[in-house]
Amino acid sequence: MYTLYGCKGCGSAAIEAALTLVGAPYQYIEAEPWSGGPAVDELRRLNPLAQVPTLLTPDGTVLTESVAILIWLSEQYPASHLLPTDATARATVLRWLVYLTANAYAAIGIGDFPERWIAGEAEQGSLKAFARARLEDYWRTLERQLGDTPFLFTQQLTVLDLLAATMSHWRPGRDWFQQECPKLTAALQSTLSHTALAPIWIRNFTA
Ligand SMILES: N[C@@H](CCC(=O)N[C@@H](CS)C(=O)NCC(=O)O)C(=O)O
Repeated sequence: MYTLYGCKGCGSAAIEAALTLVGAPYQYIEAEPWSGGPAVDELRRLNPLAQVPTLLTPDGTVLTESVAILIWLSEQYPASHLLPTDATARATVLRWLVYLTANAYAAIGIGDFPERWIAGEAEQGSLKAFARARLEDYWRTLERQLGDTPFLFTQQLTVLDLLAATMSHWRPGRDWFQQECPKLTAALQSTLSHTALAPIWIRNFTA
């Protein structure tokens, strides 16, 4: 049994989705890092950054970092085909998985916690604004690279779709994505309406 530390609306939604698609049994522990409490204390003991997603595997190994978790799960459950086996397609999916976390997810973190990066209210406001503009650029760059595939860069659903579907609920916001990233929006459609995944998106992203 896996244990997933997550919080509503967070990156843990992508891991819930992956665990569901591979059919792995898991328990979910709500641990909202910025709220504190016993679950967050427990999370911090496993992950010193006290960030979600954090996954405890059945043998007690701690996995952090969304992309590491998504790749690892894909490899543990190869029959689920959540990463392409074709070398070229796999390279593309790995490239954009890391791109999204190293760039867009990081920009979200800077915007959420500007005080970690710079002192002063005005400076923090400015950093937030620049992080948002940069975040928009990152998504536009991905959009320009997309072709007409039914999923992101591929013919079949991969963990990249799960991560992007999750992040498409964050800043810059659903309306922005629809207007500025029509190919991305279209390619995420089947992932967002996937029967097995719909309950996860609803629980995480509706009030
Ligand atoms: N690099 C991590 C970032 C994870 C992350 O920033 N998670 C957010 C929630 S979506 C969080 O836990 N933030 C609390 C904090 O940074 O203190 C990953 O890719 O999983």
